[in-house]
Amino acid sequence: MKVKYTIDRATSSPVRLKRRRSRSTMPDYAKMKKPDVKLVILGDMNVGKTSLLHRYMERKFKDTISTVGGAFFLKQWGRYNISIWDTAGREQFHGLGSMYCRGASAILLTYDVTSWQSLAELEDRFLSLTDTASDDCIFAVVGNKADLTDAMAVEQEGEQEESCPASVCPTPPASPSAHKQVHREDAMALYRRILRYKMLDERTSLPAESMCFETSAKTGYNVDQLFETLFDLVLPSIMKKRDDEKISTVDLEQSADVAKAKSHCCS
Ligand SMILES: Nc1nc2c(ncn2[C@@H]2O[C@H](COP(=O)(O)OP(=O)(O)OP(=O)(O)O)[C@@H](O)[C@H]2O)c(=O)[nH]1
Ligand SMILES: [Mg+2]
Repeated sequence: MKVKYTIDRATSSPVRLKRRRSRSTMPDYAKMKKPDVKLVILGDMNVGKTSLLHRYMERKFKDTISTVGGAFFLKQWGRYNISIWDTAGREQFHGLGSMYCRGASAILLTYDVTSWQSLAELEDRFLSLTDTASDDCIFAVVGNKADLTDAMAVEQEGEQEESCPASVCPTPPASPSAHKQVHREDAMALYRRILRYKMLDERTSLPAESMCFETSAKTGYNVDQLFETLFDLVLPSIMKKRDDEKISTVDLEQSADVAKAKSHCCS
């Protein structure tokens, strides 16, 4: 399900953009489930953030237009509702990035495997935006467009392609790896620098091997695995949040009881 949302600057929660509706229809937001946790996709323009989300949510690779601001998707994962925020990579929207990241439990730092610059941008321009994320935020480094560089990623194409039949799509290059500018080791080195930036101990953090992904939104290669690994990893964060909410509810009730008891004993 895709819903057009914007961010409430004060609370950082999603607010539905107003649309004209007839009075007889129940507004969608009344039926909306409250997200339990938030994932954010960051990265330079054109790396394929929106395409990755389309591939995962709609099982399609379709034409995109450069994202303006951000878009919000809601995914039900077991008993939980996960909000996934797609952000704009264009420089002019850079200022919004840290707002989107506020309270995020997982951030996908996305680059294009055929563009060294797109990896460098993650460190130069995007990493500092994640300062507003939750303390236990999980990071994944995602190299998209693997179909342009990796024979294995191209092979999956026939299996998952729906919107772009083989007769219409350009033939994959004979030697795909020729286009590769970023190797997985470079991404893993970046992941380790991210841990250092976050002052996290590499020995107790999730290992680079499992948090660096190469994907193809075009063929679907590794896309489900990426999102579903992250969903599983954020579950403890959801549970903790729910426990914290329960505790604060109990506290409020208890303090009300204490106040009542006090007022009785003085009367
Ligand atoms: N070959 C190939 N092309 C891709 C892939 N993912 C995206 N593209 C293409 O790359 C271009 C940019 O894709 P988008 O998903 O719009 O990129 P974005 O990161 O959302 O860009 P912004 O919204 O501007 O930040 C489009 O022409 C896509 O068709 C992929 O996995 N393989
Ligand atoms: Mg986009």
